[in-house]
Amino acid sequence: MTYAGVLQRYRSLLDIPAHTVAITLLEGNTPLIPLPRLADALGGGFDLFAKFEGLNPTGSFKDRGMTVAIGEAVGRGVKTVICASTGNTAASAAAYAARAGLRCIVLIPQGKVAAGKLAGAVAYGAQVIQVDGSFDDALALVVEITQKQPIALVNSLNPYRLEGQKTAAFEICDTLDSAPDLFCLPVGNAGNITAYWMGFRQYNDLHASGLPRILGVQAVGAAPLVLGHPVEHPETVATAIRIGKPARGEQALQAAEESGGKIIAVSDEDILAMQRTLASEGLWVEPASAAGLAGLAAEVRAGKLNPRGLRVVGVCTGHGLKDPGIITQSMPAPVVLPAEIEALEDAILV
Ligand code: AN7
Repeated sequence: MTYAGVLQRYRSLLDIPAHTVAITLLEGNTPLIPLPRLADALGGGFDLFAKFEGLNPTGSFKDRGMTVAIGEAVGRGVKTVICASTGNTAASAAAYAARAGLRCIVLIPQGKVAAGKLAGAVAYGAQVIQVDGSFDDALALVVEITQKQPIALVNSLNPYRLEGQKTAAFEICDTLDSAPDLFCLPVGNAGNITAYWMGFRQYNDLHASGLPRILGVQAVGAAPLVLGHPVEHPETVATAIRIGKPARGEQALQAAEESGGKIIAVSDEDILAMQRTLASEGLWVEPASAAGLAGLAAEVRAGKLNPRGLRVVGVCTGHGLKDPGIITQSMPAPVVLPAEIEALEDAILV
């Protein structure tokens, strides 16, 4: 059968209203890419894979949930959708709203959204509003306006977003023939960790596929779930997860605990180092997307986790192309040469 997106592929497993229509860009069906060199660098003797969600149509995992949220909104006659976003949700909402012919409004924290995400939201024709505040401030605003106006909220507070996002857990189990032993991912607003845990449990109930231990990873400067209280002024180079009051924080903590895992925080340095490590193995991901595997590496190197004999999956949630600016800041700039063969030889022959 021709692939037609996550809604068509897994519809019978999704708890969504019958009026939900298919608004798809053929999201999902992303590869599970082996990372043998990173596994070796962490001591070897285990299988490590990246679920590369940056290969979705708008470059992040958000598309899995957005196809369902927008399809549900269209099915009940909604004309306008809104979200707050650190960037990827905005680009995804804008694309799926465009596909459906809906008006889309996105609120983003001023100056804190990576270039590729802002450009995407603009390109797909959303009304982009920068808020002089944080993501958390923007989320409070969109929640309030959707209580007053006939506008649909497509943040992950919308339960249909999670129904779509849980398909990534199904795909991992389908590809590996069962759940991995250990599973790590970045945590921001905590929708994705909640969705994965729903998905793994549902597949286990249906197919006895087993359950992974979940390692959720925040950035040190934006780690409310590790600290146990909201962070008023979250700061991290991983702007996608620069979130101080996660909407689904309780569910995230529950997912980690029920699975026998935990939520930890890693430094910006560790996140950028893992971004470089993944790039050196051929995967360019945005900084937030490296956080999950950075957390795994930190746990293994600290001797808190022994991955030997395990099957481990890390989610790389968004593509490196989303945030080109960070590379020009963290890596040396390319040299400029005169267009002369001698200069080229001097530069490359050692
Ligand atoms: C690349 O786009 O919150 O824990 O507004 O873009 O489900 O929030 C993005 C989050 C991880 C965290 N990786 O997922 C938004 C937004 C990337 C992300 C997360 C985000 P959640």
